Parts: sequence; C-alpha cells; structure tokens
Amino acid sequence: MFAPILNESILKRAQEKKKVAIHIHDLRDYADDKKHRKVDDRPFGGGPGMLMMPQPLFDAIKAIKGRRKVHVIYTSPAGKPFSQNHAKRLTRLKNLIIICGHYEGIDERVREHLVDEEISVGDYVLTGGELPAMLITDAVTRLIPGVLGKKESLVSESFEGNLLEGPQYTRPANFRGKKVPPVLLSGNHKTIEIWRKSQALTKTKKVRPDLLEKKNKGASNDGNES
Ligand code: 58G
Repeated sequence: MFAPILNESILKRAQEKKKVAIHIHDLRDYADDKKHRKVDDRPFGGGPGMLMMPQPLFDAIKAIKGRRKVHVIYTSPAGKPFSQNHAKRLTRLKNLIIICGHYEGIDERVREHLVDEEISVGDYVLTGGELPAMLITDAVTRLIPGVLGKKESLVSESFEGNLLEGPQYTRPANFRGKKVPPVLLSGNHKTIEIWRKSQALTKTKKVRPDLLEKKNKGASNDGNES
C-alpha cells in the first residue's frame, strides 16, 4: 500500500533529494511468535474481532527508535482531527513513527506508554492505518523546505488564513464560449487581490462556514499564525 504512494511524483523526489527518509517496518518481524508471526489476539472481556498485541509494538518501537528521540503517532477515528496546522507542527520534528493500526485497534497499554499523539484523519472508519499514515506523510513532507519547487509553491493556498481558495483559471481566456472573469485579465494586481479575497470568502461561507466561525472567534483555528 505504501510503494505506489511513496515512489511517485513529489514524495519520490523529496526522498531522492534527501529532504525526507521514509522507512516501512513489518510488525510481524517483531513477533515473539517466530512460527506464526502472530501480532493479534482476542480482547479481554469478550467481544468480536481482534486487537493488536502489545509485545510486537513495544519491541518494534524500541528497536526502531534506538537512542533517538522519536515522536510516536497512532491514527484512529478517536484521535484529534488532523489539520494543516497539525502538519506544520509535525514538520518541525526530526523523527516520527506512525503506527498503522489493524483489526479493532491497539491494546490500551500501547496508547498509554508508547503513543505521544493520537490523530484522526476524518470521521470515518478504515480497515487499516496505512492510508492515514500516507496522508500525514504527504501533508508533512510537502511542507519541508526545498520539497516543493516554484511550480508548486506554498504561498496562497487553501487553508492559509483559514479561507478556501476561490476559483482559478488558466488559458484560454475563452474556452468554447466559457469566459474567464475579466478582472483576472485586467492586469490590475490590487483589484485582482481584492476580487480573489472576496471570492474566497463567498466560497468559504458556502461550503465551510465552520472555518469562518473559527476565524471570527479569534481562536486562530488550531494555532494558525496567519
Ligand atoms: C476503530 C476502528 C478504532 C484511522 C478501527 C480503531 C485508522 C480511521 C482512521 C481502528 C482507522 C482515521 C484499526 C484500523 C485503526 C484501528 C485503523 N480508521 N479516521 N483504522 O484517522
């Protein structure tokens, strides 16, 4: 599940340029049970499904950390909502481990003793933590200085200032009778900026009014400095 995402496009280039190093670890390699490489077991107290055993996770994380300081993330629907500001904060950390959950989740002692932060990438349940891990990896990696080129620049983009981006257009100015708003062709940068801001506000009001409420409350949405 990881290779097609990590070996493509910007994430691939970021690794080649040594802006980031990403390693995949198979939890089964750390199973005490060398014969069946068992990493799951039934929940105490009964109930359906299986849980991830503490032993492979404790041993894997200890081995992977070595003597380094590492921030350990677990993704689950019960985590704090992931956001752009969250991604920005993670970019400052040198070493991250993301535990990919499976089955019905992890033994609580893993959460208590190994996990620094539990993150949710949205209010839905997935079969495994792999896609959330890749999602976080992508959002964080693109914020590392030097990862994005001029073409994919980081200035003015959705969520900067907690506003969604308004409509954008490229050539031709008239596509099969469908015209680009004339203000964008005016060459008047001040007017264009004002128009864009107003479009962004309208769009945000329409599709994500919650973002504007956060903005107005001054809570600066999850610590966004902008
Ligand atoms: C309930 C169901 C609790 C992250 C599954 C824990 C992971 C959604 C997200 C789990 C995930 C999210 C087992 C499979 C975690 C474990 C994993 N589902 N919304 N599923 O970030």
